[in-house]
Amino acid sequence: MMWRAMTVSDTAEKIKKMEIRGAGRIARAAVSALQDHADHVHADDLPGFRSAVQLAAGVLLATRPTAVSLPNAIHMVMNSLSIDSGSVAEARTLFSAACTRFITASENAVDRIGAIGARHIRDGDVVLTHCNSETALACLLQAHRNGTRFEAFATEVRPRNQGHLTIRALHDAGIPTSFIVDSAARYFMKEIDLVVVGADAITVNGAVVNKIGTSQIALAAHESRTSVMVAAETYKFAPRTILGEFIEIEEREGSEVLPGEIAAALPGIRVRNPAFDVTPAGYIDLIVTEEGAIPPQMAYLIIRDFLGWEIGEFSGADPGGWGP
Ligand code: RI2
Repeated sequence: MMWRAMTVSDTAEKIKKMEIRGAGRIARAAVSALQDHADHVHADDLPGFRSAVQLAAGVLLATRPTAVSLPNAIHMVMNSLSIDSGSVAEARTLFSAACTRFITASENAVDRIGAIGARHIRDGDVVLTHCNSETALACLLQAHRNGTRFEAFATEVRPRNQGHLTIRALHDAGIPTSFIVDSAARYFMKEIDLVVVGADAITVNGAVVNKIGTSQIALAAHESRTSVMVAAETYKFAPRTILGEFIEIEEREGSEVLPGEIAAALPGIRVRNPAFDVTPAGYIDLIVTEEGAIPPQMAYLIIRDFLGWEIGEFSGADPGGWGP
């Protein structure tokens, strides 16, 4: 079934190249590719089936290192492979059901976050968003559907210009929007009432890993006493950070920042291109999850209650839940 294996590698390639991007979308695309693979892969016995799925999971996990939604999603569905099943057919059914459950829960979570987050946007607010987060956008779009009259600011998001996707969505919804370059965020901050961003990962101490530039925006917001709200599903919280593990920040090709012909003429210049940065909990007012809105200091409770990881109980094995 060579072409099915290509589906996993195609998805992996698209994630690497950011043709599929956004922490939630990456997770759903990976699970969906894995589901398709498991549905069709040939296996004579259960160990063979498990290792075929495991191999495909490894390919997807190796694509981008930062968004914890990817390992959380994959490990959640892989947990169903440890359930005793009598046959390959039964294991396939259980695995497929786990994948469908994840995808549905992930989509529902975005809607729920939109509904909760929208309540924090008031009439007359000016709301700034950075990058293209479906969860952050869900809050703005739901507020607009609720009839709240507010204005939006959207940043460009160099080097990949995800801001273009955001202004398209805001424009199509009919939300009055200003488009600014990333470096204008502090200049405009005095006009902004609320910053709303998504997250790729949230650590146990409530620090938020998100698109490069988020921490500068949060710092400017902090300086001008503008609130910062993060919209993130519970599976973007990073369980392993309770063990002191760091989140790896992806550094992408310099050619995304400086065109090859210019770089070639300047061989002494090294281009650095981190895709994400870390905003400390102190610069964040609220994290909206599908389970409710929490201050960042309560991140541990999400990791414990919704991902199943507890401080003190870790012995080296995956305790289950959604944890990587
Ligand atoms: P949603 C994105 O990463 C952005 O950093 C965005 O804020 C975050 O994922 C969350 O996106 P990238 O894939 O899951 O553009 O809320 O590097 O859509």
